[in-house]
Amino acid sequence: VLLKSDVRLSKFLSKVLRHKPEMVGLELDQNGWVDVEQLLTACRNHGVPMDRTVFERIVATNEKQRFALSEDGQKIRANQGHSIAVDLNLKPVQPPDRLYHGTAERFLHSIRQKGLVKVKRHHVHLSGDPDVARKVGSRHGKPVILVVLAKEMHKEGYAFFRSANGVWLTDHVPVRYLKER
Ligand code: HQG
Repeated sequence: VLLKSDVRLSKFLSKVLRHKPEMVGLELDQNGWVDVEQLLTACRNHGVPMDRTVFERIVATNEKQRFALSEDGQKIRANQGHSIAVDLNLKPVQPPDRLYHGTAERFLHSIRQKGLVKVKRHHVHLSGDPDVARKVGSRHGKPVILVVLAKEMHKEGYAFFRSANGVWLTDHVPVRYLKER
């Protein structure tokens, strides 16, 4: 079962591991990892107690598999979505023909001029699934799904990456590779 408090804790972990480790006095290593014991202690010291069982449940049941444990289980990191500099060692891979980006209607004017830009994150986030893209877009307002001509971009030299939890990533999508459906 996914408890409501789990969702809150999961969001808190995302914030610490992607954006603001300093809010609990932590630093991530250059690849984004942090020691699990240190993380739990730091969270406890900053008023967010989380025991091992709860922590392990949150990581294991996360519906987007947002977190990864190291092989020895001692360290954890976020799989994607960082705004701070970490090197996830992602290798360029061949994308499918088409990928999808969910955005909000109010961003379209600017997107039509600049294409998709990464704003605060490391990459522009894309999905292989238009339904997922719609959900991502809904977070920002009335959702719009854009089609990205990924194969064509790739052929013309743009690199694509795929995070451990299946999110497609690229640096910038110029307007000429975007289609409004
Ligand atoms: C928009 C979630 C104006 C872009 C999701 C988006 C994802 C522009 C917003 C992950 C623009 C940035 C990332 C331009 C792009 N002008 N607006 N030229 N180019 N935008 O949150 O893709 O649940 O940084 O369309 O599932 O919404 O957190 O990116 O609306 O994978 O795990 O600028 O976050 O994952 O917003 O979401 P975000 P996103 P989690």
